[in-house]
Amino acid sequence: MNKFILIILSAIFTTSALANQPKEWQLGFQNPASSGMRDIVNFHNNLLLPIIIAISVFFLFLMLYACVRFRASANPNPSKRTHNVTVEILWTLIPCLILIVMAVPSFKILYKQDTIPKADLTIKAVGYQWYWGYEYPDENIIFDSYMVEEKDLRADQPRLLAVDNEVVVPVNKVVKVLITANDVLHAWALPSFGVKRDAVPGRINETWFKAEKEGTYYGQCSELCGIKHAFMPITVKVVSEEDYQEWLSEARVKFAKEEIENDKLKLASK
Ligand SMILES: [Cu+2]
Repeated sequence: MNKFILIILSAIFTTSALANQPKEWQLGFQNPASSGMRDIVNFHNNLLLPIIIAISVFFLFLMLYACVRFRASANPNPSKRTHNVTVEILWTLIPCLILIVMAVPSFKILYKQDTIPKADLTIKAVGYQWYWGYEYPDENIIFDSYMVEEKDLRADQPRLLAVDNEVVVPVNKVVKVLITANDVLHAWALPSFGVKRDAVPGRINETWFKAEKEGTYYGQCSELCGIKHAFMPITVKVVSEEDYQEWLSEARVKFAKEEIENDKLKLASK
């Protein structure tokens, strides 16, 4: 019986883990997996959407009303009025107020995202034409991350989103991401974390996220960077602290940046 419950639970958890990628016929955002993205989704769903819908409905009503009420057949002698001070003040002031109402929470979210809390680990993402290179500067780890070709996809890997070497980070830890590029502009973007930063050659941009759920998260390069712009996806695997330590110990060997010999650093021959 316990086994049965376990199977059902694991089935539920697999589906929730798979929910971090775009779905067919999806209209809204991907499920948020960080507080930053939750803020963005709330801002969009609870403030922007109602305002946009209200404005659209109001103006649809105004247009229909004008079409019927002021139609030519009912108004053989149309009014020649061109100014109305009250109306002009209103239709300037009200949109200004609406913009202020939207700007205040918007700036709050922007500033919150811009302030990087004390990081538990730092990763560096480097955009290349056309793949991403990653470094864990504190762990002496470096590797490249290429998209998996369609013919090589495993059953659980989504097309155009899966990569050969994923970024692995622990759950509930502040991850600081340093982003740069080696050739042209790219952008490191992960919708579930609400993260999107330009990768600029010769300059390092910073962002951060704290993933709240384990799972595999997919993103894409979001700055048109050339012919294979669509084929340099980003995959981040969020795992438990123990799994992360296990991955680290393997990665330190597999992806060693520099070989340590006689206490001195030497370029690894790989
Ligand atoms: Cu790119």
